[in-house]
Amino acid sequence: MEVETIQLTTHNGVGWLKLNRPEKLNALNETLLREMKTAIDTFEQDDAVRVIVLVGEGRAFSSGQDLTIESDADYGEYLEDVYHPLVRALFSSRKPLIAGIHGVVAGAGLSLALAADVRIVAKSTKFSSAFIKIGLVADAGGPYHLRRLMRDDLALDWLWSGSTIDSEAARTFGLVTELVEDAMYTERLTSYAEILAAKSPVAVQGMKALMRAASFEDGLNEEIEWQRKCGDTDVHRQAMQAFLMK
Ligand code: LHQ
Repeated sequence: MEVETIQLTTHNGVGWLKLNRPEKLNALNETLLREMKTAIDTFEQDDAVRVIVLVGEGRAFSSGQDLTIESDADYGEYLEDVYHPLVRALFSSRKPLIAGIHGVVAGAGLSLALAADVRIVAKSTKFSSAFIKIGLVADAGGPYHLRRLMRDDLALDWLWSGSTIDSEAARTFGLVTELVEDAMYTERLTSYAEILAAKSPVAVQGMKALMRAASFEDGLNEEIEWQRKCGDTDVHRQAMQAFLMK
């Protein structure tokens, strides 16, 4: 696919989606948001991609919405038309979604990172809730994910303050899956993604689906199907055989 504001590569089962407007700290403009949405759909359909990783080129993951947006734009319409298709695609992806976060992550950039299943974070990263500083609410699914990941009162306190927090504070909040020394960040992110991509895709996707089950009973019903499918894979059969041959 022809792209202008992102970079796409596939290697060792990992689909890398790199935000690529480094001169603007990967600010999210309409082209980038639409390209991201198409890229997620493409990765979702591609059997060679078992794990999807979102990262940023340059010195940031993303500085959030590109603030050169026309000042008379209808933000509601913009969210509905441009952000929500992407946010839904991220939310409904069946494949593991990893955000690799370094530098700065702000505003709607933070919301996109929070939509990932796991966040691998370089230690020097700064997390900025930003929205309130320009008189806006948090959007792009951010509030939903903050509520899922952290305490309501701490989330509101942070969003109301508009403050920038360091990676240790973000970890305390529950926003960081793994914190990595800056020097090791790329290597660790790559190995995390590639190790996951080498595992049984049925079991990996099944785990994700089961973590999303709407209720206890739904979970029990869904695990019947998933475990049946997993039991019927070569990976499982070979592992059982290897165990019994010990
Ligand atoms: C940028 C941006 C940016 C454009 C840096 N846009 N150029 C909002 C509206 C509508 C509907 C949908 O939803 C939303 C939700 C949101 O996302 S609201 C939050 C938007 N983001 C922000 O308010 C953050 C704005 N950026 C910053 O506060 C700073 O740039 C941070 C703290 C991220 C980084 O600061 P520095 O490290 O000092 O870098 P810088 O400010 O010098 O930025 C480098 C360049 O990137 C610079 O351009 P220039 O041509 O002067 O070199 C900035 O203008 C540009 N840039 N963020 N969001």
